[in-house]
Amino acid sequence: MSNPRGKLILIEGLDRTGKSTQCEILRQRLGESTTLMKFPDRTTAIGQQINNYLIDSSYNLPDQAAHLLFSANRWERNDYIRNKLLDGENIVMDRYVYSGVAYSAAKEITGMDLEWCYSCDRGLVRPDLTLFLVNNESNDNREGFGEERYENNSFQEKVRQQFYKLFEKQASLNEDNNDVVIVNVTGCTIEQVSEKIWTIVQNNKEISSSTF
Ligand code: 2DT
Ligand code: MG
Repeated sequence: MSNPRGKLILIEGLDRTGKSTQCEILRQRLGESTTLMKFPDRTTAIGQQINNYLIDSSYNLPDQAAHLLFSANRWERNDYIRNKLLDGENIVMDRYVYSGVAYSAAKEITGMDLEWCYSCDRGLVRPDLTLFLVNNESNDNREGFGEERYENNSFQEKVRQQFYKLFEKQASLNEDNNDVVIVNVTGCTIEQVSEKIWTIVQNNKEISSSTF
């Protein structure tokens, strides 16, 4: 008998919301047959170009081209993701299509609207559950913040607005129901956030019907 399909659980949010920490905690909680992935995946050739773009503000690339690189970075990992899930492995993912659309659309470039930004990601494996972490307190004193492209408060605010627009539009962009759960992490400790996330994961119908 083949394994039941694994689950793809996505954690999204602005910078500095604790996504990476929570992804790692969730991976551990879900147990051995769970893989952690993050986008951008800077380990591939395309990912290295993305890395250069992010760390070097003088690296000039048309915004459309940068957007397509982020999307291509997901496409080059799509078969890997699908095969893992088909093998019964779970995947916890740190950023994915929502970040791709929200960060690009936040640039407010004519023609690069939400629809345009989403179109090249259409057809990628869809998450079974998306958790969107929201921290309403600014903690931009976090070490290293401001070193990469996009890491400034005014741009983050624009990205935040695009995330919400995208969630509102989701019904028309997505052909099936792929619920986004907003998780308010303001003032919470790492443990409190991980408990909130664990409760949501366990209560999710789609996911709790599987093996964990
Ligand atoms: P990290 O700080 O998480 O490494 O992200 N981004 C991310 C995009 O602009 N488009 C995308 O498709 C993705 C996945 C978010 C680095 C920055 O890259 C942005 C922050
Ligand atoms: Mg970052």
